[in-house]
Amino acid sequence: MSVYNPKDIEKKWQDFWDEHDTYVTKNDYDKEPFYALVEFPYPSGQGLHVGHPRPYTALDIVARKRRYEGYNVLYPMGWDAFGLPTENYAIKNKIHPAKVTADNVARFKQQLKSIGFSFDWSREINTTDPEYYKWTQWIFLQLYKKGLAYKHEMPINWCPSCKVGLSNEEVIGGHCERCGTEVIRKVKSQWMLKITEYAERLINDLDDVDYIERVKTQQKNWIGRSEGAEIKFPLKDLNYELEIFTTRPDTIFGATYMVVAPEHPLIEEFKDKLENIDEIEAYKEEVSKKSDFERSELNQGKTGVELKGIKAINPISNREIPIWISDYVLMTYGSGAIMAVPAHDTRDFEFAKKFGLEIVPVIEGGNIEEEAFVDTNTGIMINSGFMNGLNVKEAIEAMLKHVEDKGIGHRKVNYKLRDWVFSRQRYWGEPIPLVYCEDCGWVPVPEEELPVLLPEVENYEPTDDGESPLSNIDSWVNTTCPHCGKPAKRETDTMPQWAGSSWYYLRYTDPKNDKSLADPEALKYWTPVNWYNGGMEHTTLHLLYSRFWHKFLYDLGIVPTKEPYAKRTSHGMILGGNGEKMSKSRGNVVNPDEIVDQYGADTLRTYEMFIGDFEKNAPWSDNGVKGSRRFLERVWNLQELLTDLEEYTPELEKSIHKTIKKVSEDYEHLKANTAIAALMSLTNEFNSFGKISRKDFRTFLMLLNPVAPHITEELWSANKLGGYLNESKWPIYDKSKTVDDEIEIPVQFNGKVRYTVKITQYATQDEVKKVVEEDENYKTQIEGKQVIKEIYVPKKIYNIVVK
Ligand code: ANZ
Ligand code: ZN
Repeated sequence: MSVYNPKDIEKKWQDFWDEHDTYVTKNDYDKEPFYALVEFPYPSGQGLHVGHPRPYTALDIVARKRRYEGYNVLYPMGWDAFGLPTENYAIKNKIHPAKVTADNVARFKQQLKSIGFSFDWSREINTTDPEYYKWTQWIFLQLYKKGLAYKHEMPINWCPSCKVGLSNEEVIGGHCERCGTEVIRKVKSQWMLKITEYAERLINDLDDVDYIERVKTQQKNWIGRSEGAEIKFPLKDLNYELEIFTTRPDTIFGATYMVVAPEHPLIEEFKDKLENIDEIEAYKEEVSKKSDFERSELNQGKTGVELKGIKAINPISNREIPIWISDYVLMTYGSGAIMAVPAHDTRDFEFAKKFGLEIVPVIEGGNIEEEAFVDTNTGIMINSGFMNGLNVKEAIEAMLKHVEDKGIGHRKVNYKLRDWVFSRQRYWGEPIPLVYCEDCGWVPVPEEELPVLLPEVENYEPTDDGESPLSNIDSWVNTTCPHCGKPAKRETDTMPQWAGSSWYYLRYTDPKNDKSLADPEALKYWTPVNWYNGGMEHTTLHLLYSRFWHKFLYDLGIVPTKEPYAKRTSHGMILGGNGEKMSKSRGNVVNPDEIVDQYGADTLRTYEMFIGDFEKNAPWSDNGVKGSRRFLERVWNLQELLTDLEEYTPELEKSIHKTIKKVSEDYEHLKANTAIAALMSLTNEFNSFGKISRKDFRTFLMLLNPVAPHITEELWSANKLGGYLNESKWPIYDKSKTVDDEIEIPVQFNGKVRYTVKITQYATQDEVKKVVEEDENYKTQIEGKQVIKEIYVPKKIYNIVVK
């Protein structure tokens, strides 16, 4: 009896697939395409993590199944290789980031290859390759030319440790996503991308794609669409109208004061009128140290200063009301000013309580004792003049109409989404291909001169004033204006890591094209990506950014579809054995190389799929790994049961058809765990029957192959089951043979059989209960009584105790 030894077979088959170009994809436009995509990794110095193979295996299963079903499958892989960790490593160890990247890529690639994924390595891409980033720069120029890239002086999130500006998306709980340092605010001139121009489409087009619900919800919440109104409040005795944004114009009679953001231009405008300007300036100074995140935290104690010397007029109640500044009003949202309705808004309520401001309820049910005010969407208007008696919905509409008629306001939609801060003052990123000329202003580098290459530098560290290290290289910075030919200077900011990943899936369709980002024919054939799986942590970053770029390219006529990805799924994390996130500091990291070395790639793959429901987090377990290995050993030993029979073994046939159905469906729903369970149970059945036909074995191996490709190829060819497994077809099942047999079950009431029901053998207790209760005898048996207890002995009896 031969012994299962993965070392003898895994490398052998990997080399075989490589030599035979088994997974090299041709742009064969006559075949039905299927494009499966997983997020390409950042090649970090740590090497592959056991979290990586989880999604890669899940989609590898789908990709392999599709090939057997006759599709032309594209399943590519590449490297998202620009970014800070590499740069920081380069600074620390004085090695060029390109060299660090190349080393890390080589390591990752070798690791991925050892796991036997069916990636088409001939299409490998790398975002740091000039032939690639040439097109990233080209897309940026198109954005610039359409007015969607602009330079803006703005307070940004600044990481004092990375010395880099961060987008809102990169700030997690007030801290830098990369290094964890607390983020501060800093005013800097940055290149911005107008993603907000696409906000509406980014929400609406979610209706046309098949994304899991939580991804859609997170995107919608992130974009944060708010319908409301902008209304002008005049200042008393001054020729100035203070515009506010509100989602609740119905509550305007309850607006007893106003709050403007401390940065609001109103303060500068009326500096001379403000009696307590010193106090105001001091407060502004204090607030400037806080991030927007800290400022909008709800449970923060309220602070603020009244603008003494000026007053506003509520344009509807005509009452004179005070104006305050407070940090809970953000300059970056709406118009940076609010009408405060303390009776019905939590933050306004806290503020009014603290500073003793008037609270006027305008919605009935709004009792305003300490904590129990009403922030409600229902209820009836009171203290609201002509709106009294209306419900909230009617009142909102009535007030909108009223302010429009009076010409003091209009309907307005606001978004939480901010424009994308696109500049980084770092080295290891794509140079922004623009030149500044004293006479002509910003001028794009001519497209035929792309790529603008990253120059060699001595030192990758940002300068002390936070400028990119590129700014120190005069020979690179100084150039001529492409427009007028006079001396000019290059932009020294580089792009964020999110740039290269915003369009990489397009490049895979035609990765070597030097005339365009990809051939239109290839794009038409392959896009949209049929199935894209990636982490939930990328829902509001990468996924949103790439949808934005795709829509922009669609508007230019470069890509043929509105959306890049037809379907999006997401996986849970693999945690350490102790249930915590795997990390070096927690000492719970598992290295996939060790698992491959000790148990084999097929065991790693099987375990990663068997570990739990794909979308949920799951803790690693060494026993689980061993269990998967034992299963594969049992599979290996099945060859001992092989007979000469070419047809399905009649006694096993039904189970085989059922397993084909179950496994085929489960793979489609990323439920490889339950598919594997079904294959385990079929293995048991094979063993208890004692022999299997060649066809039984063939079907079994084919079903297991997407999960464990090496052992199945080996068993197939060693037992001469016909050609190579990888050239075979996915098995089909006979529906009539998947129907379960009916059995009859007695139903007992207090120990006496009263009737019988027919059920299928595998019915669950709930299913049986339903049949039992639907029976006409059920009613008479429980008439006037109460069911105390129900017990189902599977396939034997259904017991009910009544009283
Ligand atoms: C009066 C009011 C009464 C409000 C009420 C709410 C409840 P969303 O849904 O997030 O868009 N607001 C407007 N601009 C703001 C800013 N720059 N900083 C902080 N808060 C701001 O929230 C819109 C509401 O948030 C607006 O509606 C405004 O308060 C406040 F019972 O106006 B409301
Ligand atoms: Zn010029």
